[in-house]
Amino acid sequence: MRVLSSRGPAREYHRVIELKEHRQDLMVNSDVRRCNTVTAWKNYLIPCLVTSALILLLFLWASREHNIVARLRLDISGSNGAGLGVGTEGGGPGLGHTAHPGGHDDERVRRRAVGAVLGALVADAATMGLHWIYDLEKIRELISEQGRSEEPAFFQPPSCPHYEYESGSLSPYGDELLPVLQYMTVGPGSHQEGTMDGPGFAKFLAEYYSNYTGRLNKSSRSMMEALLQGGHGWPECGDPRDTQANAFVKVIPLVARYAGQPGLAKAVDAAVRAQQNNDEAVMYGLVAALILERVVLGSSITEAVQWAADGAAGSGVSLSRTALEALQAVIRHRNSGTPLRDLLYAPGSSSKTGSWGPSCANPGALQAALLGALQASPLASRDLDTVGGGGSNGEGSDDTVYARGVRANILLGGDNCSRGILLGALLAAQAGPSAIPFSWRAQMRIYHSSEVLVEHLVEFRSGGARRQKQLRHHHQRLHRQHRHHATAAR
Ligand SMILES: *[C@@H]1O[C@H](CO)[C@@H](O)[C@H](O)[C@H]1NC(C)=O
Ligand SMILES: *[C@@H]1O[C@H](CO)[C@@H](O)[C@H](O)[C@H]1NC(C)=O
Ligand SMILES: CC(=O)N[C@H]1CO[C@H](CO)[C@@H](O)[C@@H]1O
Repeated sequence: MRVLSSRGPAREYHRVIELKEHRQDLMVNSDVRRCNTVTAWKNYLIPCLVTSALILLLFLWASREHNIVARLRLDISGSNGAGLGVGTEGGGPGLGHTAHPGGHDDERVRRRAVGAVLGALVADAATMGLHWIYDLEKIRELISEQGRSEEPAFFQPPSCPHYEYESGSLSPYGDELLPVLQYMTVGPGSHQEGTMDGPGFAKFLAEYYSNYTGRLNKSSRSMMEALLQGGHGWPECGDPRDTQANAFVKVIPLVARYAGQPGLAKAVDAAVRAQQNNDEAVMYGLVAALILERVVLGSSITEAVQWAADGAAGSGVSLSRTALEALQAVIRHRNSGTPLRDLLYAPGSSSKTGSWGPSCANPGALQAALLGALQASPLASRDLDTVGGGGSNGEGSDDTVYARGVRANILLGGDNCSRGILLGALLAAQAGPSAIPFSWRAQMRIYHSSEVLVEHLVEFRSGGARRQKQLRHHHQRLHRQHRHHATAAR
């Protein structure tokens, strides 16, 4: 069976493009915006500040000379608000603006949040070509046949034995992250400040799966049938026993939305139970979410995993014994330098299951994603900004820590995609979105529309912004058009 790329509804994609065009209208000063958002903040923030200060001084001098103070003040506040993406009703305090008291809503957190989601999606698409192959020899053969030993990402032709998607598409796991992002940005959650709620999301997810023409996993199918045919709402629609990697795949957009703000644990519970209604699945989702949140807020991956293994003090969540033991094992193997390969596969074998196993079963899948991210990260956190993102290797280069981590994970096979999603999220959160190679972005089919949704998602972090209200109006208009088209098509 040939399955085509866009397995979600095409209309959603067009709405996204319209949203993007509208956003561009709203960007008063695109140069200031680019300066502040697209590149690693550290490299540009200081030159930006210096330049702004010089321009300001020049303006003040000129205005005294020419008595145009009032007009210029207006221009400056206008471009700052739009440029920094934190414009508020009154023009906004701009840089360093904290939307929530005690929150961390500065530009750096936003970039890390954006990096997490895009890093996860690109890693998933990059891995899809070699997904679910449980034999390392087979992977080695495939890539050497195609001369792809240097670059296994976006492997062509896609060789997953369980489905046939076009190159650049998301795997079934990436396609499970996507409805979470859509729910909060263009779905019903967008009318509630981009938030997650169990009953609304369960309905949305079941409908998304029923539209899906790709491969549905067991728990995806069972939640869809329980809700649409069995009439079970949230959380009864969720599988009572399944604890596989689907749980942690869904938390990545939730972290981008809630990091440093109240409500993350509740949102994780809501999203996970829609499909996997049991405490163990929720716990694996929470562990992944808390660690990723920590990284988004500024810790290194190493610090974040260590903090969680020590009990996640201050998170308000008490981790289960199983979860703590799993995390402590990750730290032990990190410290002793155990190759990840020897945990996934039995020593000396390229296909026999090792102690963690290469599949999507937890806690092995979670542990492997964390250890893979730790092993890819530089040891000293002071190296992160240079090795990880826009530093010595240049923004979007093919040789960032992110790219190396994702590649190493691809070559380990198995349920490479769900591992890749969390590992990719952590590495791109740590370094910022500039760590994602340009060449990979270009090969991912829905990169641009995903970027629009993610930017939209992080705008909800500073609720009440004027720009957001305009976007909401725009949504309403899109919904009306959407209904109009749907009626016309009948
Ligand atoms: C499912 O498809 C229908 C019909 O194309 C569309 O109206 C709806 O928005 C889709 N739902 C989701 C959640 O993607
Ligand atoms: C996906 O489905 C296959 C076949 O039903 C199953 O073997 C596998 O464990 C499932 N994976 C997940 C993550 O549910
Ligand atoms: C090598 C490996 O772990 N492959 C797994 C990838 O995921 C699929 C779906 O869960 C498993 O069936 C494979 O065993």
